[in-house]
Amino acid sequence: MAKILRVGVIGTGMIGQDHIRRLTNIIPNVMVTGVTDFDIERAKEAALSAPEADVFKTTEALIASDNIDAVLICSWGPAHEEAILPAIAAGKPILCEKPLAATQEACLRIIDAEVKHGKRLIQVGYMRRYDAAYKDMKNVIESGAIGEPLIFHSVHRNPDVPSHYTGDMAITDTMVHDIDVARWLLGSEVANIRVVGSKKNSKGGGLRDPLMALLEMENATLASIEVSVNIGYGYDIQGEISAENGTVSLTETNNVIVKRQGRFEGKVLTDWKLRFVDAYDVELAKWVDAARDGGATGPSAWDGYAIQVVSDSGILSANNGEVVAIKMGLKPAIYS
Ligand code: NAD
Ligand code: ISE
Repeated sequence: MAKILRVGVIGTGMIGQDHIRRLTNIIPNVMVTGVTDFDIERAKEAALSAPEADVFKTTEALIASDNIDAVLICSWGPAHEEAILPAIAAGKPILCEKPLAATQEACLRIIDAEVKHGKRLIQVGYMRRYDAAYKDMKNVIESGAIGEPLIFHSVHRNPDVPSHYTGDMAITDTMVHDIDVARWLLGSEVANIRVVGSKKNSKGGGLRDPLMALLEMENATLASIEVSVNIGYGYDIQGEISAENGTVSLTETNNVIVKRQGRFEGKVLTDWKLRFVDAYDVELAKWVDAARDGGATGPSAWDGYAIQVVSDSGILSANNGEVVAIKMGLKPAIYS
């Protein structure tokens, strides 16, 4: 009989609940056997949708439990390190939602612990790599059909953001996804970044919104990134690679266009959960497969660290108006 992975979920807010639903109802060979949250009432409520789940009072108790094989971390970024380090010490595979941690230093402590463990245990939740459209884009690039990629244009627009969303989060919470796909599609680390704010969207209160980033990659390609977080009309993700002999672009996500009364119209999604619903399913299924074998796949702690360094440098650039060079440590062998 197939081994069933027993997962403990830390943080049962928006994405924690969504992942519990997919682990419980969609993905095979896995069940949620534990949940915990600062807000214990929220954890209890989340446990109602996972029939085998116990509610743990603390992260430590959940990780230590014999009834938990692997952990899914869906708490806020600054709380990720305090969950990851004990999970590594316990040798339990981890899927950690982005960002890997809140600072470069925390990312390096995590990398040190994983390297000491001797093999990868961590997958970071950069789910765009599992999105069918981005995968098609990557396949076109790798096929050589459009020649060498030169520039990646990325557009990341949110209709609005919650009241706790701060200025830096446009980079630390939102742009990190585009930084991830830029590195992945262009096959290179980032050499430097410049971030500039445009005229402010009046719906954004005090936020510097929108922001434009220009990334020069180590292999001399470029990435441009627009992040707008009060665009109103929808959740709109666009991407295009301009290459030596052609281009490849993401298409609109609507299946149909309606033409009537001299006009045409189509639906624009409004929610990241819907835009990436299939990508999250694939991401978690791949994680479950790797974790059942005691390991990890996909975006690594190194990716999490590299993105954090670019994100920190992006904040610096947005504040001082300069091009900021990316300075990273050496990549340990377990991430090659
Ligand atoms: P949320 O505020 O809805 O939920 C976070 C939950 O974590 C809350 O219930 C909170 O009480 C709990 N929590 C915080 N610190 C904790 C701690 N130390 N111990 C236990 N519980 C703790 O937030 P969310 O939108 O679900 O985001 C959670 C994480 O997922 C963030 O890191 C976010 O960046 C990431 N996220 C990723 C995506 C994606 O597209 N991959 C989308 C949304 C959120
Ligand atoms: C959110 O945390 C996500 O990760 C979404 O994918 C992103 O589009 C959104 O801007 C973030 O706030």
